[in-house]
Amino acid sequence: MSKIIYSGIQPSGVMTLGNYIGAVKNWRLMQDDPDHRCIYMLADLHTITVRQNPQDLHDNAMRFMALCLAMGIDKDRSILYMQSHVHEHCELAWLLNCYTYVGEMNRMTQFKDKSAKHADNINMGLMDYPVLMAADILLFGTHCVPVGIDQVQHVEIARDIATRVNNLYGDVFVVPEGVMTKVGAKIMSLQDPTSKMSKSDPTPNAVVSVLDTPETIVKKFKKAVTDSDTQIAYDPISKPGVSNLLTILAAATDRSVEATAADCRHMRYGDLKLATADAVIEMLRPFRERYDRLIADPAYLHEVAAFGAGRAREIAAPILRRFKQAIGFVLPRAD
Ligand code: AQP
Repeated sequence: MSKIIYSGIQPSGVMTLGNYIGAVKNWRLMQDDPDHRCIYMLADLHTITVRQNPQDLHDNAMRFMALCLAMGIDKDRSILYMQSHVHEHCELAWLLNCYTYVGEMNRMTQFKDKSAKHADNINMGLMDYPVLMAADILLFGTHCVPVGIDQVQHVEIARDIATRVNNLYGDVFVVPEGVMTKVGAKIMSLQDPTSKMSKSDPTPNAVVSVLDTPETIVKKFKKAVTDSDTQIAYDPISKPGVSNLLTILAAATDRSVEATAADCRHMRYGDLKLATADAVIEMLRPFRERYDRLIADPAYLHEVAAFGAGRAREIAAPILRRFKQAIGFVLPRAD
């Protein structure tokens, strides 16, 4: 039996280098394994936990669809769809809310961080984000969830909720496992290498977008914050800036961080920055042309989205129905 792989990304801004290295690159690799059945989703419902400009949200979702395709996500081998096109997500999230405790949600690191960042809009959705994410995952009988470090806590809560439901009603849900990418599970900001590179970070030069021009990429890496001494070594605690550059370089050249650090140990910081920028430019180069072609064809992007949503619903609907039946709801006859 093939393993179901499930992951998502929020079209909440411009896709970052962190999103590519920590998520989408891995999605493509997993799709190549014949034992995997991969389902990838653009998490537009999640984005509105933070206020979005409607036109930007619309355009970003189309851009993310084009980028995923340009980066090699294959609409036939994988299922690629927009979350809001599959209404089962919202329905399952409501049901799971009734099996989740407020105390559990209060402890979520992302909720605490985002509440601090958006103190004027601590909405219920922000608190409920992990339950919607649990619904995303459980709706597909997922075995494996590839995520960056920041999302590990959310996969844990999905496991807890699934186990709780199964203890009450029998084997309703598959209990999923989180898997992290080996290199680049957390790419850090170029301006503050102790915090994650995030789409929403407004600091100039902190974030590399996958659509940045080569000139911009070089400029951002040249300005990257490094450490006070001059030695190149991988030590994320005492040398976070240099370690972040080594991680990015390793991921962009498909090598281990240890081998990359050994190769670079005699370089000066300036050379390491340029080598990293060059490797990133080469890694992203093939995507740009394909992206330009795809984004100019919205009709095709809609077609891919509809195809993906149809296939996603074929899997999601019976799993939702099984849970509703287990709870004791009267199912409509024609359902
Ligand atoms: N810096 C990162 N390094 C490695 N992986 C990362 N991911 C995100 N940032 C990094 C991984 O990308 C996937 C999709 O993330 P998301 O867009 O759903 O949510 P996020 O983690 O909230 O991303 P951002 O960029 O930080 O968005 P904003 O600024 O809107 O909150 C996930 O697998 C995530 O681990």
